[in-house]
Amino acid sequence: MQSSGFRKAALSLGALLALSCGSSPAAPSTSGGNQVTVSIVGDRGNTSFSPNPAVAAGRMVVFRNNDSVAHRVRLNDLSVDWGTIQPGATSAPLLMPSDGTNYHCQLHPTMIGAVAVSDTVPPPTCRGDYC
Ligand SMILES: [Cu+2]
Repeated sequence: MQSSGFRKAALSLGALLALSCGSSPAAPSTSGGNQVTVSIVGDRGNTSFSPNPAVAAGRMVVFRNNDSVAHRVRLNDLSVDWGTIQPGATSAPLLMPSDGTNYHCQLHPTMIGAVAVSDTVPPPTCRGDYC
């Protein structure tokens, strides 16, 4: 005599495709008040950036490359490097020092810019190789 075998009924949970795709990037793009966009307009010395100086101390700054060649913006003290910004691209946002700062283009060292505290408080005095 043989006992009938068990028949395991497997639950097929076929529709458990947990596709966790497409979480949007969490860019701190609090548009409007706090973020300042500086346009890169070309290799033109201290008119390479617009506005320059930007009134942006203590605020977020992004660089938008409106030129036809790549640029690479760095703070003059080399503490921050935005990396290469291709034509038409916008850099990551970065919080500027509350007392202002000076920056330049790594690829075109004559391109210089500054961040002022306010309309009436100018940027810190530029010192070093990129002034
Ligand atoms: Cu450049």
